[in-house]
Amino acid sequence: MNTLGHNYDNSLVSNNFGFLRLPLEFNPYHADADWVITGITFDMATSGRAGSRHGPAAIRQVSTNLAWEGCRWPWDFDVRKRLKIVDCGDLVYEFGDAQDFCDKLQNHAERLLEARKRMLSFGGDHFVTLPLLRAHAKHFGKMALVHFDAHTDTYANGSKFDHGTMFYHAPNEGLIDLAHSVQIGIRTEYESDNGFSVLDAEQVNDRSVDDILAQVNQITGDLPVYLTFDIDCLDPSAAPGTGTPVIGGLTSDRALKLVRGLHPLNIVGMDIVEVAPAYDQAQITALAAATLALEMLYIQGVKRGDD
Ligand SMILES: [Mn+2]
Repeated sequence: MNTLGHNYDNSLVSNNFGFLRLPLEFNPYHADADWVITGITFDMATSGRAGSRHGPAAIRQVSTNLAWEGCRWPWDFDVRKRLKIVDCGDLVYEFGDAQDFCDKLQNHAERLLEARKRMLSFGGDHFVTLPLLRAHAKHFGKMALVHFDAHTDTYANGSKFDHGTMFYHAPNEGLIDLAHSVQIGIRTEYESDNGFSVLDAEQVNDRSVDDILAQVNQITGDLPVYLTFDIDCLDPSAAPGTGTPVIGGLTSDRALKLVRGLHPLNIVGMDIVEVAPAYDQAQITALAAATLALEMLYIQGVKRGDD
């Protein structure tokens, strides 16, 4: 089978149809597309339970449940009529070679961005966001990060490839502007001087959605925004299928409303990561991720005006 960037695909985890039953398009760089979906089957940087390499396939599989609705509720348009969305399948890289993975992902992202496409990526573990940020910062300059997660991932003590350290490295590399970046749903230990505005899970669950959104808007300002969503931001009751679940998280309702309310921001790149289907129950984690991903596309589509 032909795949993204390779003549022959020996991957054991790739899927044969795209998100929302879209056909797979293995030459996305020249495709007529506004947004390109890439599956990133990398979980070598996981500290706990591995398995998020199977996330993209699970998200695509369960997204068939979302494909039948013309206008996704409660929107009044069909996002597929406003945006040209292409799913280019899964990134191919040398198994076991984290550096090769980083290089291939960054190169893929840079090629897409140079071709004026924008990216929605499915992890993989959260480390995948770092090469994506490098490519996006090269193109857009320093960005604001809007980061949904149970963990800040700002730890300084990990290896070069560690899914808990990306947001320690990203500001140090000049990829994101901490003064305009926000972490939402945090409920594990972190250094309070990590530089981010942290909206912990307790306040995100207790305050009104509108109140939180107003603050996120104010923090990000006018900068281009990269949106990254670790599915473990959700409570394990809504998303058990992930490597490092933490109780006390967001409901799927609250997460959807928060993502939906981000539509005024200038979001230039988006990902959803850490879905690990082996720990899932009845596909609920994959369904949550697929639905949040679709919502991310709707908040881009709503900017395009009428059909
Ligand atoms: Mn996390």
